[in-house]
Amino acid sequence: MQRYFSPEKETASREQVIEWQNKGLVDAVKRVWDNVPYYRSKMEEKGVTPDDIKGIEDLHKLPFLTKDDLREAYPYGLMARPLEDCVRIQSTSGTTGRRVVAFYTKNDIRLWDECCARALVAAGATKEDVVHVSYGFGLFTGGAGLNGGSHMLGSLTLPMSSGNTDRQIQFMTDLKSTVLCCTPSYAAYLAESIHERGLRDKIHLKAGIFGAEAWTEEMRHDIEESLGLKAYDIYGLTEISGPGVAFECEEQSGMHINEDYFIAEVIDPKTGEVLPDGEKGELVFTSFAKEAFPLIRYRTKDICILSREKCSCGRTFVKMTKPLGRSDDMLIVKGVNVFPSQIETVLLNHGYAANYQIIVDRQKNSDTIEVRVEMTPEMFSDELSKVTAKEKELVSGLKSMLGIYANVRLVAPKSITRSEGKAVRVIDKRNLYKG
Ligand code: DLL
Repeated sequence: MQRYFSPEKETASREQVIEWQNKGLVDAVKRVWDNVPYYRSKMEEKGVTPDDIKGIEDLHKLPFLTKDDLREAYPYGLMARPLEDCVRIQSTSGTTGRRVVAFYTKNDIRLWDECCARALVAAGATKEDVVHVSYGFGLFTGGAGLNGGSHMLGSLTLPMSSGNTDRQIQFMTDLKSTVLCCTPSYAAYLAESIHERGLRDKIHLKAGIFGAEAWTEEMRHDIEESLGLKAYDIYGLTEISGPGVAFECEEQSGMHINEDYFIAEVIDPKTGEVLPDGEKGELVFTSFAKEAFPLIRYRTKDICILSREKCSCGRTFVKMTKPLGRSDDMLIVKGVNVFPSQIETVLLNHGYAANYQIIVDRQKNSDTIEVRVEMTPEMFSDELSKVTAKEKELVSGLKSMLGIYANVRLVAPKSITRSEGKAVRVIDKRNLYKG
C-alpha cells in the first residue's frame, strides 16, 4: 500500500528541508519586496531589506502579518502576481464587512491539492477509495481542498458539500464511501443519524479526515466507535491555503506540517519572541511557495506546541499539537469563525448597552449559541409579544452579521453580573481545547 503521497518530500532529511526553506524564503522575500508595496513599506518600517535575509535564521528580522493587515489590504493589496495569473479566490468563514480573501494561481491550487492528497494517503486512502467530501463547497476552503486532494490521488470523489443528511447517507450507502471528510461535529451528527435509521451495517467507511474546528480525544473515540473508522485530524487556514497545512498520520498524535511549502514558528503571543520547539505559543506561518498570495510570518492566533521527535510513520516533517486554544477571542461555532465584537456591534446598532453574554454549547453534536442581553429599562414594562418581536429582530440582525442562527434572550435590566475586571462575555461550555 502507498505510504506517502510525496515520499521524497515527506521523508526528506532535515538538512534538505532547511535547504528548501532557505531558498524559498529568500526568493519569497524578494518577490514581495518587488511586487507588493504593502509588504515593502512594512519591511521598510522595520528597517529590513531583502539583502538582510539569507535564510531561515533571519526570519525573525521580518515583520509579522495579522488578519488586520489582510483586512486593510483587502482586496488586492497583498497580491504578488497580476490578477490575470490568478484562477481562484477562497475566503474565511464568518467574517462580514471586510472579508479575508486569498488568491490562487494554478500552481497554488496544485500545491494545495498535493497537501490534501498527502493527508488522504496518511489516513490510508488510495485511488481505489471512494472519498465522500461533506465539507462545505464555495468560498470555504474545506470542500475545494479535500476534493482537489482526492482528484489528485485519483480516488472517486463525491463532492457532497454539507447538509442534507438523508442524501449524504443515501450516497454513502449506495456508492460505498470509504473515506469521510467533514468537520468532526458533522461526523458525529452523521453517525447519530445513521444509527437512528438503523443503517450502521450498510456503511463502509474506514477513515475520516476531520478538522476546521477544535475536537477532543473523547470525540475522536466516539466517532471511531460509532462509524467503525479511524479518525484523523487535519489543520489549515484560508490565508495559508486551506486544509492540509498539517495532517495526522497513522500515529494519530499530532499533525505533520508540510514543511516543503510552509515554515512554522511558535512565538510568545505577548512579546512576539520566537520560542524553542516544545514550548507552547502562537503558531506563525510563512507560505513561501505560494505564487499569488505568499504570506510571511502570518500570525494564526492558534496556540500549539511543535515537536521534532522522530515519528514512527517515517515522515520527517515537524509535528504540531492540536490547537490548544486561541490567543484572540475568536470562536468557531458550527464551523463558522465568530468574533464577540461582531455580536456587540449588532447589539449596539439595535440600541442596547454592552451588557451581554454569549453562551456557546454543543447539544446532540451540534453547536448552539445564545446571546443574552439586557433589555433597556423602557422595554422592561413592555408586553411579552413586544419583547418577543425585539428578540426576533436581533436574531435576524445576528444572522446577517454572522451567517448563522443565534438564539437571543432578552433579560431584565441589571441582571447580568457586572465584572470588576475584564468582563467575561463568552461562556464556552464545549471544553474543546483540552487536546
Ligand atoms: O477551517 C480550513 C480547514 C478546512 C481546515 C477543513 C481543516 C479542514 P478557516 O475557515 O480559515 O479555514 O479557519 C481557520 O480554523 O486558524 C483554527 O483556529 C481552526 N482550525 C482549523 N483546523 C483545525 C483543527 C479552515 N484541526 C481556523 N483543529 C484556524 C482545531 C482548527 N482548529
